Amino acid sequence: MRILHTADLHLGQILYQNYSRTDEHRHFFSQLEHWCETHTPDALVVSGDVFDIQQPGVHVKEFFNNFFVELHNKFPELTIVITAGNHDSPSRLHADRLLWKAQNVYVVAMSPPFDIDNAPEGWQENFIIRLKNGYIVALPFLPGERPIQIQALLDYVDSENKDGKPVVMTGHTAVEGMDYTGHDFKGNVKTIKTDKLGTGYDYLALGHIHKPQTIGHEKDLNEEIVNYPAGVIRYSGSALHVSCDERYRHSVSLVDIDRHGGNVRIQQLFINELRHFHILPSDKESYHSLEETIDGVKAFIQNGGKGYFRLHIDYDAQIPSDINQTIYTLIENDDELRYNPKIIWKGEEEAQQSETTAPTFEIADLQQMTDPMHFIERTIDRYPQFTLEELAEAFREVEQEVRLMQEEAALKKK
Ligand SMILES: [Mn+2]
Repeated sequence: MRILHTADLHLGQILYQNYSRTDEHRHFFSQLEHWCETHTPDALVVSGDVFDIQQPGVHVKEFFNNFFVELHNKFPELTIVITAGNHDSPSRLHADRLLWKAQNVYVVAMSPPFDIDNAPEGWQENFIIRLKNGYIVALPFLPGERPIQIQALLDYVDSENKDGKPVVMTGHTAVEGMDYTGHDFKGNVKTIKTDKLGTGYDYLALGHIHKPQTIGHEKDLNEEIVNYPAGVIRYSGSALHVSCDERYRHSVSLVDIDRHGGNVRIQQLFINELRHFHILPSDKESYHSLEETIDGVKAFIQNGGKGYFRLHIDYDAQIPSDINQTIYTLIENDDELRYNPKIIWKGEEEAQQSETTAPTFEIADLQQMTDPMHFIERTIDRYPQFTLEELAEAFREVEQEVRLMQEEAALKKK
């Protein structure tokens, strides 16, 4: 059984409120299509975060539809599996699943039933895709841990799998021991122990973490081809880079499994990125004055610099507050120069740093937080009139209110 494993496409992503990445995605898709042709996988697995936001615009939807329909037309034998990540709207993806099934595309977006003892018979069928030479257990991003449901699915496959065909499972979650370099989690990341993901799969195709990695085999990061005994847990990594902190190559994983419990061969197919991320003047250096900054950016442009760039400037440098406007003026009319206006002030206290880069939250970010206090701590500077205690109290009130609403909605259903 051979699969191509990718994840975290984040179609429709707009960087720095300014820059559409559609041409970068198109460039990625052309490579993906090429690999489908040259490596003839049995299945292409996309492990969640297909879209960047829950309600992508019509052009993004059309781009997604066209690519996968055309891929199916070119490779009608290829099974395509797409699961929902935490950035995706489960119900929106789910709504189109029957249309997609006609294209040999299996879209799995909804969670397994909570109470499997009272679930309709055959509920497992919604999560199991049978290939002629193997099985795929497709799971989307799950709100909370679901060890019983996951093991039930793996057992269901196991009871049927008399010929010892390979078993692949997908998931979209952060597992213990993963390396999240490049993410903005600041340590507040929910992780799940790998034993909560059951036993019985040969390869667990994960999404959510953008760095390609096999859990427990960190040293093999740059190996093009590796072989492991079955039971491998791997993040394919995201399709595109999303920050300058990602100093590693991105790839799609080509996975061959000979038999259930056998050998798993993983080949990294390295992605050629349309645009790169740069730090000016460099990772280790910073600018010391306005003049030096302007000269540095101009030199970058004159030397043919392209792509995304971000500045390192000394915290003590005398920099006017309209610095970003000045930089935007330098690069205007050139869409190949893309500026990240969150300057990294070197030598500044960590606390102040986080204040200047306080992010706006989306549901996807909130789902990553282990504790409501993290949310409050990271947004407190927006509400200077309140104390931490008052904010915490307000948060608890909102939480209580949401719970009541959910209970009411549940009662109405009954
Ligand atoms: Mn995700």
